[in-house]
Order: sequence, then C-alpha cells, then structure tokens
Amino acid sequence: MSAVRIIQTTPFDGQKPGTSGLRKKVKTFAQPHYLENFVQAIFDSIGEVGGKVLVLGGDGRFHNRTACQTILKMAAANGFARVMVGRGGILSTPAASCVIRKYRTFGGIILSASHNPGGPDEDFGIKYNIPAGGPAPEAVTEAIFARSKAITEYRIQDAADIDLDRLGTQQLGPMAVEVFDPVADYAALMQTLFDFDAIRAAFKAGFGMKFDAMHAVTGPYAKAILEDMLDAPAGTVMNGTPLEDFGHGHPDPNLVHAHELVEALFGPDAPDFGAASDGDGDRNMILGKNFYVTPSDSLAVLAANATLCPGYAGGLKGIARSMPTSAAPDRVAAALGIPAFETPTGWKFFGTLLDAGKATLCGEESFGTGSDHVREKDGLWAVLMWLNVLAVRKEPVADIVRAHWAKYGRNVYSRHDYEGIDSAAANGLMDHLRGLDLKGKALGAYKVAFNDDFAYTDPVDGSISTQQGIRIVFEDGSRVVFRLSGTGTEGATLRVYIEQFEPDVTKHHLDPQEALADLIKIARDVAQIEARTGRAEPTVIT
Ligand code: VG1
Ligand code: CO
Repeated sequence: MSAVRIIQTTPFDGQKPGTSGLRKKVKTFAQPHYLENFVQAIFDSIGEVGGKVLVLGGDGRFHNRTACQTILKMAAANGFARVMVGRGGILSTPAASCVIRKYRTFGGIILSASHNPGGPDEDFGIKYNIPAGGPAPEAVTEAIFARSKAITEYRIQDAADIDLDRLGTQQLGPMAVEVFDPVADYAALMQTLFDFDAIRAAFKAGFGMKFDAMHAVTGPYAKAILEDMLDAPAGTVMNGTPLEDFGHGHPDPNLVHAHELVEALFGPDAPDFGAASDGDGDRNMILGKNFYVTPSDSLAVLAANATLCPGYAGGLKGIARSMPTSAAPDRVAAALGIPAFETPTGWKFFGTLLDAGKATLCGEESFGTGSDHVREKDGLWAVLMWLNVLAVRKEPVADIVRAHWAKYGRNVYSRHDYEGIDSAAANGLMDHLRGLDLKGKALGAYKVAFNDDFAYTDPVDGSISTQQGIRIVFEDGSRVVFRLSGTGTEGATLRVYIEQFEPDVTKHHLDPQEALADLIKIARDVAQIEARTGRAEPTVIT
C-alpha cells in the first residue's frame, strides 16, 4: 500500500526564482527538504492541482533523475491525476513547452540550469511553466517565493521509484505516470514549420553542417531531426550524447565555450554552416564558414527571410526583443511595417505578446531566438529556420548577413561579461550608475541623450517591471547597457552591452571590438569597473 506522508519542514532562505527559475549548486538542492519545499511552494501557488496533468523533464544534468523521482512522488501526493515525463527524465525546454501546449496540461516542471555547468559540484535548477507553455510570469514566481518563505509541510507519496527508461504508463499510488518519447512531438511540430524537403535536398547536394550539442539535451533531438529525418550525414551532430556533467564542459553556445565547433567552422575545409545549443536546448549559436552571426543579427535576418519558411509564409505580426538585444530586428520590423517590442531580459516577458498575437518572432542577445510555435526560446528551431533559409537562398551565411547589413545598416554589437565578481561590489557599481545624471553631458566624443534604469509596462496585461538594466543612450543612438545576471549561482556577474549603428557599408567588415573601442572604454570608465571590481578585462566577450 502506498500512502501519503506529510513531512514537517521549515523555510529555506533565498528560494527566489531569478531570470529563469531557481538555480543553485547541486549541494544546495540535495539538502533534505530543499527541493521538496520549493516544489510544494509551486504546487501551493498555481491553483487547484487535483485531477490535473503535469509535464516533467529536464536537461539530463547531474541530480536530474533523483529530482524527477521526488517530484513524481510529490505530484502524486498532491493529487495530480497524471504526470507526463520524458524518457530518462529528458526533455528540452522548448520540447516541454511544445508538449504542455499540445496536450493542454496544467503546465510543467523543467529541471535545468541551462548553460551553467553540471555535476556534483556544479549547478542545478528548476522552473515551473504555465499552461500556455511559457515560463511563469513574475506574479507567479513571486507567489512561489512568498509561499517558500512560509512553508511548514510538504506532501510526498510513499512509493517505489518509477522506471524512467520504460516508455508507457506506470502507476504511482493513485497517479498515472506516462513515460513518453521526448523527441517525437517536438520533431512533428518542426515539420509543420519548415520545408524539410528543401533542406533534405540541400544535404543531398553536399551542403555541409556541424551541430554541436555540447553533450547536453539537444543531442537526441538533433540526431533524430538532422540525421534521421533530414538525411544529414552521420557525424553532423557532434557531442550528441547527453552527459550528467556535459563532458566537463560549459554548455553555453558561444565563441568561448563552443570552441570545438568554432575551430571546425574557422579551420581549413570548414563546412557551410555550424550551430550549437545549450544545456536545455533553448539557445543557439549560428556560424557560417569563417563567420559568426551575432544573436541580434540572427533574429533580424530570420525576420527578414521568414516568409521563405512554410510556417511563416503568411508574414509576421510583430517582432519582440529584450532591451539589451541590438535594435537590428527593429529595422526589419520598420521595413515590414509591423510593430517592434522591447521587453526586459528573460523569455517570460514575451509570453503575453505571443499569446495576444502581437509578436511572431522573439529574441535575446544571449543566443535565444524563438517564435509563437511554443512559449520558450528554441535552439533547434532557430537552426532549422536558418537551414530553411539557406536551402532556399543557396548563398553562404556570410553573404546573406552582409547583404542584410548593406540593406538595413549594421548594429555593431558586443556583450562583455565580468563573471564571479564580488556581490557587494557589483551592487555598489549598479547603485553608482543609477545615481548618475548624464543627460546632455559628453562622454568621450559621444553626447548622452538620456540615461535611466529600464522599466517595462507590459502592453497586454499592464504589469510593471522595474530596475531591468541601466541604459546610457547617446544622441546618435549608440548605447551602453549594464545589468547584473539573474542566473548565476556564485557571486555576481556584470553584463555590459555595447551597441553602435553603422550605416556605412565600407565599415561593416570591421571587428566589433575595434569598431566599439571608444564606447567600450566609456562604459568601463563611467561604471568604474576596474576600481570597483578589480577586473581590467571581461571574462567572456560575445
Ligand atoms: C541570461 C540571459 C537571458 C536569458 C537567461 C535564461 O540571464 O542574459 O537573456 O533569458 O539567461 O536563459 P541573466 O539574468 O543571467 O543575464 V537560459 O538558456 O539560461 O534558460
Ligand atoms: Co537555456
């Protein structure tokens, strides 16, 4: 007989979800009651869960399976009728969103710390996605946090573990657990959006590609879609087996961490196209032969070429980007005569725009691109959209992007991260910036149009989010933006975003670090970065 146990507990400090869920060290999550408290706080905050269906899965990192078993038992004890869990506890973030929407479930729990490293001494994370399929909006995450501070007990079923590797339905006390193929529904959705025949023909004609799954969750998805369905040659997918520690890697698809892919695309005999995705499959990096596409440009190029893809042949309703993302997509929106939206950082802010049919494509400078097909950013989706565009246009990636700049101008862009700095110093730096009144002043050769701390009023539901990043915007439209990361687990990470519009095509070939050198210096000086953090140079430049 399996019975429900009610366990007495006391709150933990700091169970406040950040940019994308609660992220902490595995050791923090593995403490008795830590995960349980947070999961009960979710169940207590989302309305009546009795009789409902929940989706569950994660990026396969260390602690994923253990956490799945705990959450299944807690879901049973809290009255869920059924949990749909990805086989092996595996489910990419966009696939979770797809499944939540397709089967109209009462949301889902995604276990991931995304691009953060995994392993016993590394990071773990958890987030709740709402029935629309997207990350819980701030009102919900705040309710969960408030509940976590008042929790006194949680419910858990006394039952044996579920066999997560066996497809089909098993019983856990009164609740059904359905272990399903985490790839099938997602792959079927991709087929409705893109011209698989055209992409298949391109591979057949010798189009060369490398996809780096970085030993994270997209391996099985990429192999099934690229190699099995689209007939890309075996070996197109690199590092395709999900590992609990991502092979000691840092599953962040950028020029620094996806170095194996970068070496292939910038080396001799480079393939035509390269792409990588992150821990949980929602990010993407796009490379051409000897060419890097910034995420902001990628969104702009995809928007400009969207009608080449069957799923977007009818045109776009609007384009949304996060505030620190470059304004390149806005220029495409203006040319198309559709609205452009600027939201705070984090995918949760796109949900209302997508639900209301105001935006079709969304993106963030942090290698996140997506559309209204799900309510998460979607790494493989972006890769397939690029493949579709390349298969139709039959031009190199670099030529497509350069032609785009020639037409719209180039928003030269870079992000500098200062990782693992002292939290007090980071907060002091932000307070210092917040206190500055720069309007009308000259910084170097630039004159400040305005500076502020970005605040956002959601145009659909009217909710207000403040303190979303310090902007210093210059009279020529150039800008520098400063924010602190909300996904890290150690100290603080300062992100500095630098952007300058360059209409002159003869300067489009310049390296962004050179082209932006003056602005980079201004950013460092005005924020007193070295004096306050002890860092003369950033840890990561993208
Ligand atoms: C970062 C990115 C942000 C992204 C978030 C979650 O947040 O800047 O654009 O939405 O990660 O992405 P922050 O607060 O560290 O800057 V993921 O792939 O980690 O779910
Ligand atoms: Co991610």
